[in-house]
Parts: sequence; structure tokens; C-alpha cells
Amino acid sequence: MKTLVTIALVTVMGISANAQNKNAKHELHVKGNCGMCKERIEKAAYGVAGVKTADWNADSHTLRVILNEKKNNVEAVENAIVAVGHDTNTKKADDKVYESLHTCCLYDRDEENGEHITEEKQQMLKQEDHSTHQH
Ligand SMILES: [Cu+2]
Repeated sequence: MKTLVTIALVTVMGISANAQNKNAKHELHVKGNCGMCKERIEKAAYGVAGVKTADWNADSHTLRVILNEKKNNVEAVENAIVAVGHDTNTKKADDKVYESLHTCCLYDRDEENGEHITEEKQQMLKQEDHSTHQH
């Protein structure tokens, strides 16, 4: 019976320590377009010590991160992402880094946080695309 109590106590203590910051879940809004962006964003996130998982969704532009906050805070993750050219909610990438991205990765920097490009604007972008091609 004593052992059981001890095990229970250790478990509870272990869980509360984890809940504090070893597996902190964060959701960041990171701007980007395509599969290449996804790779770049996730690679940058994984490059930060303490990041256990990083998953960016191209539709919602949400980056889900599980981070050991004993090693790093979420700001370090944001800095790493901005450094490879992707804007977040709070930080902007250097213009030069942004401009060096692959053409398909040049995401809309004016996009409001969490909002998608309107249909009207998509139409406009399509027309612009066609004007550059010689069919
Ligand atoms: Cu891309």
C-alpha cells in the first residue's frame, strides 16, 4: 500500500513538472505559401534546441510547436523562423531574406493575421500571373 501511494505521488509530481514547461504547446501564425515553405519553417523550428515537434499547416498558416521551455522560450522559435524569411504574428523577416525566397514562396506580407487572401485578390493575382506568360 505504501508503495502504491509513493508511485501515485511520484506520478502526480512528474505530471505537474511536465505541465509547467517541458512540453509546452504553442501555436504561432507564420506566413507562407507552399510545401517548400512548410519544409523551411519546420526545419528552422527543429533547429531550435528544445523543440520536440513542429508542424506548419499551409491552409491555416498555423505552426504548432511542442517546446521544452527549460531549454528555450517561444521567442527563440519565432526568431529562427523570421531568420529564414517568414513573418510571424509579432516579428517580421528582413526584407532581403524575404526577397531571396523562391518565387512560389513569396507570400502576401499584407495578409492580416489569420486571414486568407480574398477571392477578389486571388483573381487579381491570377491575372497578373497570366500577363507574364506568353501562351
Ligand atoms: Cu513556399
